[in-house]
Amino acid sequence: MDFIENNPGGKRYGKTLVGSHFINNRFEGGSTKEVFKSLNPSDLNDVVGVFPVGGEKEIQKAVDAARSAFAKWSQTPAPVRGEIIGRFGKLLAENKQTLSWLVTREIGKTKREALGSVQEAIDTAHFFQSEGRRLYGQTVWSEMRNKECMTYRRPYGVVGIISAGNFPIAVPSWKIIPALLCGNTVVWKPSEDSPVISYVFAQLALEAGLPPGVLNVVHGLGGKSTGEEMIKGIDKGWFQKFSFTGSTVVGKMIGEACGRQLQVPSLELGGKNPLVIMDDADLGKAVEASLFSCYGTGGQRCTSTGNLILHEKIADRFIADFSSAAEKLKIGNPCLDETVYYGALINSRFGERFLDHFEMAKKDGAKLLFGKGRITKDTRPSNFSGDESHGFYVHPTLWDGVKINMNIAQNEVFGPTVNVIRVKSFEEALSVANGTAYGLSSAIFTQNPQSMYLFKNHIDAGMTSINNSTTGAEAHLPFGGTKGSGNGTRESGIWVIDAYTKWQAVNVDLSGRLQLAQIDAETATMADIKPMGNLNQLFPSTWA
Ligand code: UN1
Repeated sequence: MDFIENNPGGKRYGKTLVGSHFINNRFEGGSTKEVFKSLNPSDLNDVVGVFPVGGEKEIQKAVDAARSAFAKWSQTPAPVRGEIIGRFGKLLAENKQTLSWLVTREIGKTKREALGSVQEAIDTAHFFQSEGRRLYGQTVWSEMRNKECMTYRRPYGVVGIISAGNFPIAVPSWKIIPALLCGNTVVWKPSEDSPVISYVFAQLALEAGLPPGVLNVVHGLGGKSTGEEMIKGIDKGWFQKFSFTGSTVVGKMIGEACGRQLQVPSLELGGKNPLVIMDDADLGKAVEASLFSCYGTGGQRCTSTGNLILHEKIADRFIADFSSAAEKLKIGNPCLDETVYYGALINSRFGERFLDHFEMAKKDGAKLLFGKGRITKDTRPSNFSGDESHGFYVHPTLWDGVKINMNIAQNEVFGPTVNVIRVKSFEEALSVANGTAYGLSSAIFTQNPQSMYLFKNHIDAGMTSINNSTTGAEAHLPFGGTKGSGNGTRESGIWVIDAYTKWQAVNVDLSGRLQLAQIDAETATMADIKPMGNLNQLFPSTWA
């Protein structure tokens, strides 16, 4: 790996990686001189890496490599593919500390959360290693004698992947690992916020023994740059399957392009996740969980809580406890202080959107309970850790008086802000919780089993927590949303296998003659006895 000296202000964090694309198991520079920098969001003096901006040429090269690798990889026995995935998981586990450090340094997660997100990738690798020994099809009876029927899962071919920066290793693993295990090959465009982690991911995959062309990584920018070239690749027929985590707007563009190819992409999109707190909830627990749900990761999880739906009987008490806990949260640079609750926003785009939401809320007529926008030297909390001018640090924010039809209650902000919506009953809470265009995750705090039952039955969301945060999906459970949060595909666990394989039905006729389905099928013979007649007349009932 090539490194250069960092900026003077960034030296304390380490050197700057000179990155490159990863095509056909070779790390190589781009076809143009255009580069982009990956900055440490907690301290923008730190250049974590410098990477080439990939374009059509690089993507095409990666697709060609992936297409040629597919022939052999798809025929490699699944248990052998699983073994490589297992070795990859072992390498992730051996390097967990360093990878977690990179997650902290490159996207600003706290140490505790960074370790958790790397663990999610390790769990995924271990889960799919064993799936290589299953990947079950079925044996099915035929209508005819001496004929066997069976089903096989077949890989699609080249899978195009675009992933987001907020979970730079866990979420790509949810896509790449099952896609490869199922026998596909991959062209991955990681987030421009996390190229260094993606680079190291590719290096570890190489060390685990992935053959050339099976995994290819093209770095670059989103928007009108590399991201758009990837999406154009769908219309060029380069991919047989596409997987995306990111905004609903971009998800729809990918969905349309895939639709033109008659493909079903995997789309994991936005959320405005509701968290309901009923009047019978254990308030202490609800406050602690809500804090993490709303402000953990600086609210930059697609599963973060957007709307806090409070039963009016406990609303004031909850808000008082929640506010005083929020006031004590330590914000700061997670590279220098392991105890901060959240760090800087991942990038300035998120920062601008966070600042914009104050205007939106004011127009809506929401009431600001706390939150002062960007942390500056004048508004710096007394327990702030680090230098607030070195990154886009923001105050936790809480709005009251919000109604579900307000813009602020409908739009995802992706920052540490949350809306209080007061309700009078369980029924109203449920209808408010279902009142957005999204349906990713959801949660309720209650001690009443009936409310738990009704909530999980009637909430329209892909994931539901009872007495827990809206965040915190596990690697072996289905992850994904309803409505605007996705197109119904799921990641993780056995469910994701459906996303990366297509079914083939096979029949083998061993009868020695032509037996046509439906036409030559025999029918069961009728019983040769006289029917007893109408059972109701034989045993008339005296019930009313
Ligand atoms: C995301 O933010 O894209 O459930 C995924 C969670 C994490 C995954 C979030 N395990 O919060």
